[in-house]
Amino acid sequence: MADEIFKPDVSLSRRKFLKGCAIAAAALGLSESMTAKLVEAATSPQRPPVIWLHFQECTGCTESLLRASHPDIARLILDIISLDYHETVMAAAGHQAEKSLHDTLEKYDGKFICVVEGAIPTKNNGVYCKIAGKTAMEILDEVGPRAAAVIAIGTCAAFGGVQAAEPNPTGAVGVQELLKKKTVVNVPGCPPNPVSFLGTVLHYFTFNKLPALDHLNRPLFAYGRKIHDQCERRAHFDEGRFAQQFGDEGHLKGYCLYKVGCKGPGTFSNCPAIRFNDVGVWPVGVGHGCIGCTEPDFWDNMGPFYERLPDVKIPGGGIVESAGSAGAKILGVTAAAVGIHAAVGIGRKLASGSKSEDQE
Ligand code: FSX
Ligand code: SF4
Ligand code: F3S
Repeated sequence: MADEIFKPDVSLSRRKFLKGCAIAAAALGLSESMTAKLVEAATSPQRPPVIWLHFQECTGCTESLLRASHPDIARLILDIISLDYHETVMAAAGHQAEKSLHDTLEKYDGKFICVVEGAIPTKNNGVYCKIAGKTAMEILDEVGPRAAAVIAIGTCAAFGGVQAAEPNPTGAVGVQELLKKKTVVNVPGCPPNPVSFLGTVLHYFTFNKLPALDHLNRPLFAYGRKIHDQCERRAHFDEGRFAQQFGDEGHLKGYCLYKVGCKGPGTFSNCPAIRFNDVGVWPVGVGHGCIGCTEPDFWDNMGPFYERLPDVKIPGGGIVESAGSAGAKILGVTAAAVGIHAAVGIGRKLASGSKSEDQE
């Protein structure tokens, strides 16, 4: 594409390209036989133009995408799409950059994908984020309605993120709040997993439609299951074996991190299955609780990050946990479910006569 502003300097080997498509197919929950269909869409000479807007954020979403290295997910994405406007990686600056944006808008009106990274401040007419003399609100209003599809990448763009945390001084909101007439696909995470973004894009190109979404407009293939239900420490949870504090014996043995604040029971994401980077790590896997970064308002609702879910009453009376503390606003239903499971684990321990690691 003539005005494309960023191209990977080294193209992917065929083997890596196929492997990337296979990873995306697996993430999408498609059978192996569908990989060929993804490859066909991904190798189409008509690479869809993308306008990537940056507003209030830390650029971690772009950073994690470009740093994705196994198997060159970033290059795969950049091979599939034509990144016509992206402030972080484009060589153009100033008027030249603005021209690139407007040329793409005119040339591909109604046909480009709009990716938004970052929240949009709305207070005082949005003066808190301005690019080329325009507010983020104005830019989104100009670009969003003309896009074929809009993807909000990261929790900031999806739900406001850290900018929208109390007291939200700039009145920051997510994209959907402002683009009410369009379906905005939310790919949250702070930052999100590049594979979830790749899967969303490939699904759109392959099947010519957006993937199925949950009630928060997150693709179900990536956000359809709770962290807690896929976690490798789950057996410890069920049996009542917990780390009581970081660095203790339970922590060193890889026990469940619920008591040191893990919010996996209230968080929907594929992190345990997809993992991050070429070494295949994820927060809980390396000994830190999930902080719920794919959920709306997690900065306010999932805190304190190092305290357990609140005391929970279970059916039949009694309280599961004795230490009063916690991330008080997490969903009651989730908390109740956690209580029940924890109770089962603790109960088993006591019935077997052994001293539970849960006992304090
Ligand atoms: Fe937000 Fe993206 Fe958190 Fe940062 O840019 S989702 S602050 S890690 O990365 O927008
Ligand atoms: Fe895993 Fe956290 Fe659930 Fe424990 S509470 S099983 S560490 S997700
Ligand atoms: Fe975020 Fe929890 Fe995954 S903190 S990266 S949703 S494990």
